[in-house]
Parts: sequence; structure tokens; C-alpha cells
Amino acid sequence: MSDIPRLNKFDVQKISQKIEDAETIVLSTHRQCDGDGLGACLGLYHALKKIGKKVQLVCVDAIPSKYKFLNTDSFVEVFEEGPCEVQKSDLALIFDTNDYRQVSPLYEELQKQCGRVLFVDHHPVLQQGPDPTEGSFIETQAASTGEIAYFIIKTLGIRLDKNIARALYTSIAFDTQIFRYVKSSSNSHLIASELLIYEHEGEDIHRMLFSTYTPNKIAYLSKVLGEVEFYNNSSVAILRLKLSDLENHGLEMDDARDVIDMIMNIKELQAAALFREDQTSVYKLSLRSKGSMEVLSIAEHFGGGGHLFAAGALIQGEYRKIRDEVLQQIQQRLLQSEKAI
Ligand SMILES: [Mn+2]
Repeated sequence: MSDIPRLNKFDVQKISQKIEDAETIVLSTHRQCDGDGLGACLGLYHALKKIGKKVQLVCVDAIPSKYKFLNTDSFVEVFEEGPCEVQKSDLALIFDTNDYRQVSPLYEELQKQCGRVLFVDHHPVLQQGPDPTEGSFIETQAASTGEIAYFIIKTLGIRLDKNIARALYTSIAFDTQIFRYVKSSSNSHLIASELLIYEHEGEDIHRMLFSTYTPNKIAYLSKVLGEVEFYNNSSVAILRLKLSDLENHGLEMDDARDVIDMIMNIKELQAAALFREDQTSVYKLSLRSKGSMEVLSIAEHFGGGGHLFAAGALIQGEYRKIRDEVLQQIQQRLLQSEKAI
């Protein structure tokens, strides 16, 4: 057997050099942050503090309460909860998106206060959207941005510790959904195995990320999952989440995030679209597919973005009209993928 290196190292030399050259650094991630972006930022935050950098971690909007175990109250500032002053810095790094619109209005402030603003991401650059800033690091082979942060930390020669490991493990466990989505690479597992030398409570982290249900959430799920509409012999599913249902069950927006992943566990399903009502007639569209057809271009068509098989957009309009439009686009791609077989 040939000696295949099991750890696929990303070329983070250039971005690491820029970090090394900066004395003051601001770290951030996209709006409605998740375990990936937040964990990657926080891991790098702890690492850069260890080598004497002046670091600030700022999120655009409120951090979901389930991330409290990362001590977000002590280390993370929230721009929209103000007053939060962005420190004058040599460099700003934005994790887990390469679309500045996901970071606005913090992005504009970062541009003012920081010498350079770069993205560190694993989403494809949008065909119909803004280009990432020059010098950004984008590696679509990374299953999480925590993996990229890991390689940066290693390249900078910073020793791991419990704080760093806990944050990076959170990032990896979140985006891979506990090692389900690893991009056919051993990286996520191998990096995690090293992190677990410093962070012994992997199972606790899994629980804090994914087992945070309340009786209210179960009642909510039983209502909304009963409303899924199926098309094309159950290979396409569509679901609308009404704001009033979340409110009636006393839940926060983040509680609706995993509904689409549940639907994707249906064996015969090829693609799903979920419309989460954010305001009256404003929907956050989430799209998923199992890989036989891409859904990113549908998201882009509506001004959004994401990954090839998991993407989203913000759409304004009358529900039935936009649902039919999205359904038609999914069905078109499904037909093409069936023809291709
Ligand atoms: Mn991510």
C-alpha cells in the first residue's frame, strides 16, 4: 500500500504570515453565528492571546444561548448589542463566510478600523455575489473552518491547550454534525483525536451542541414536522416555519435551525427546502440536497449563497408564489440529475 498522508494539510502559510505580522487583530464570523464560525474564532482567539497579540472577538448579533459553555460572555462582544467599540487593528479575520453582506453592518466598521479585512472560509465563492477581499483564505475541502484555524495555529507554532481544543472541537463537531459530514477526508477525525488529548469532554460538547431540546421544542417539532409537504414521490420536501409557532412555544430562532436536517434523514428524499418566516413576508430559505443535484445556484438566484449541497437565501414575497418558484427550480435540477444517470 502506498504511503498516503492521512492528514491533508491546507496551505495556510500566507494567511498565517499575515497574522504573524499583525499586532492587533479582530476576529469575527457571520450573522446568526453557529458553532463552526464561533468555535474557529474562539480557538484562534485563545491561541493568539498566548503569543501576545491584542485580539478582540466580535459577533454581529446575539450569540445563541447554547454556546455559553464556551464562556462567550467573557470573550465575545456583540456588535448590535452595543456599545461595542471595534478596536483599531492591523487585521480583521472573518470566519465561515466570504460574503460581506453576512457581516454587515459590522463589516463596514471593520473596514474603518482595520488595516486589512480578510475572510477565512470553506464556502465556495459566489457566482452571483460579491468577491471576497484579496488575500482571503478559502478552502472548500475543509469540512469546518475550525480545521483551517487548527492548521493556522499549528503553522504559527502555538501549543494547543484546553481552551483552544474545546473551541476547535466545537467547530468540527458542529459543522460535521458529529462526524457525519467529513468531505470524505480523515482530517476531521485526525484533528479531533489530537484535540481530545486536551479536551476530555467530547461527549459533553456533543450534548451541548445537539441535545439542547426542551419539552417546548418537542411540541414545536411535532407540530411543524406534521406540516411537511412532499413532492416527486417523496424525493422533494417543502416546509414553512411560521414565526408565530416559534413564539408560541417560547423558542429562539436558533431552535429552527436543525429542522431541515431532520427532514433530510428521510431515506428517499433527494432535496428539501425550508422557509423560515423571519418577518411578515420575509423568509429565510434553507436548501439541502443529498448530492445528486446542487442547490447553491438556486440560493444564488435569490441573492443568497452557501455550499453546493447546503445553501440559503433571504426572500421577500408572498409564500405560495416563492414556494412554487423554488419547487420548480428544485424539480428542474432533479429531472436533470435523473437524466444524467
Ligand atoms: Mn461552516
